[in-house]
Amino acid sequence: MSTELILTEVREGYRSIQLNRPESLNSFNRALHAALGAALDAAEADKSCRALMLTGTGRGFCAGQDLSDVDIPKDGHPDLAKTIDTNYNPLIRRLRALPMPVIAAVNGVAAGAGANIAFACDIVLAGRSAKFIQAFSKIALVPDSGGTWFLPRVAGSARARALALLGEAVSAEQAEAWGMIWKVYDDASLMAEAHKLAAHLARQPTGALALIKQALDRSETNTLNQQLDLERDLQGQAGRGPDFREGVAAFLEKRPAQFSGAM
Ligand code: T3D
Repeated sequence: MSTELILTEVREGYRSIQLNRPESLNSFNRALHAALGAALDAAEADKSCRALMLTGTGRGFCAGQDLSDVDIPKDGHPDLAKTIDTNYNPLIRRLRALPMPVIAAVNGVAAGAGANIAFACDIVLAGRSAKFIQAFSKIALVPDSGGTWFLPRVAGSARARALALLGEAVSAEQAEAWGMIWKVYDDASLMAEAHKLAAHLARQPTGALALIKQALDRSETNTLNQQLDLERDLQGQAGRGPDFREGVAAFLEKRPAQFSGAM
């Protein structure tokens, strides 16, 4: 049995957070939700942390809800809405709003909420053996953790419907070909590539990257006019930051920029 439910590795400028319940493919019980929440708190409190990597131990990324940890009351009617409200929705909102880029390094199967947690991350990398499964319909549930929002956007409406209704697995290569994820790597090189990307992002203008995340999220509901206004406001903010001055100076001096990440 694993003892630490989350393994955090602090590297220069970023953290890697690893779900660590390999015996159940890193499915979420209450303790894992609490441990992940604490790991995200620590990452946010660490001002030197400018990127995050989320991955899993063993052969799974995350198999969603631990189906052996569902409260079934005496009347036989569990209140799943409560679990969603308490655990999954805050997690998804948090991942989207984190003021730094979040990479999902999908090392194996990502099923149920596990798949949608990956899609909530900013950049999804996957090992060639990974697969994504909207497993919900197989147990008579509805995709949650943003699944019905992410899927049509990353896969298109026709694929979203089939994937959600059938619960069929999508291979990492298919997910990449469909534009659902950023890149597939051989299993043996996934972690090295994910660390390389996290280290790269940790040296970028973090404040501006946080504004880019905000702009892209808001574009999902904004009209073009609203988005143009938002871009104006965010650009105004970005332009007042020290990293813009540094970026321009570095360009003119033909040297690599040394971004502080401050906004
Ligand atoms: O509160 C609420 O319930 C609402 C929230 C819902 C959010 C959700 O995520 S609902 C969806 C829950 N997830 C699933 O339905 C996926 C269930 N798992 C699977 O379908 C399969 O395990 C996989 C397709 C993911 C992988 O299949 P395979 O053949 O590679 O592995 P396996 O043999 O099925 O699993 C390995 C072990 O992990 C096995 O344990 P054992 O037999 O070796 O002791 C299996 O029971 C365990 N495991 C896998 N997924 C879960 C799990 N244990 C508990 N909960 C799981 N979700």
